Amino acid sequence: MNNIKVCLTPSLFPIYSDRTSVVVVVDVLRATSAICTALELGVESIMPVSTIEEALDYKDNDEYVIAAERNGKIVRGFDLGNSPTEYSNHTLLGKKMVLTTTNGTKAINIAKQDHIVVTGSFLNLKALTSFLVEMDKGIIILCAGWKNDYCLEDTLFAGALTKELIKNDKFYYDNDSTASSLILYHKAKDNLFNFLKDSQHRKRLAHLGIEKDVRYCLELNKSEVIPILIDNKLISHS
Ligand code: 3SL
Repeated sequence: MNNIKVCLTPSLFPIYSDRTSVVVVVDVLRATSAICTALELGVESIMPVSTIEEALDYKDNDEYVIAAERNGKIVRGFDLGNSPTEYSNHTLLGKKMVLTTTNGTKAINIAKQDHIVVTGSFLNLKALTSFLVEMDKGIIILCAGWKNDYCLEDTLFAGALTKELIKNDKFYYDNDSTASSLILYHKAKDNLFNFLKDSQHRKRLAHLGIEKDVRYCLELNKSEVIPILIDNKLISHS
């Protein structure tokens, strides 16, 4: 049987990394929801980079659309930020994207050193579950959090994914971070938006006037896309 381990912040990842598990990187608000949406809209591939400088290297390359977010805002000089609801206002079909975000793309780059990496969000929960059942490997759910700190929304997603996976007898969990994610998700599942009302990141995004994104990112099973990192690029697994 395969163990499901929830790593609650990127700073804890060295304790969880085992070189064999698949890592599901989660940044529900909003990086991994944006990644899922961009691929759903027909983006060919997304290169997740950790710094703005790396992303700017692609600025004058017509093949690429460049997207950058810091502290919830689009970075000046970039085509796009991190808002999944904004992405549908652009023609992204067939484009290659380079993306850097405050936490999500950093978490992907930490995990990729020794692991197969996929990204998860409520938008692709069901499709991701089927993919992971098929993979039949140990799973580390890496919550991107906020600047190495804990985030409630990523933990709720970790609980939701664990709940789906343990319906299958290929999976079990035996650690407290997974157990507590599951307990929290059970408490929150009937109204995720409301449950998050006092959370730091929901407040941060509300402050920026982007609650629309929060509602969108909490929608379940809108997409069949499984973003998987191959050769440093996220593509949609088919
Ligand atoms: O940190 C990230 O990767 C972002 O998703 C944060 S924000 O939602 O754009 O503020």
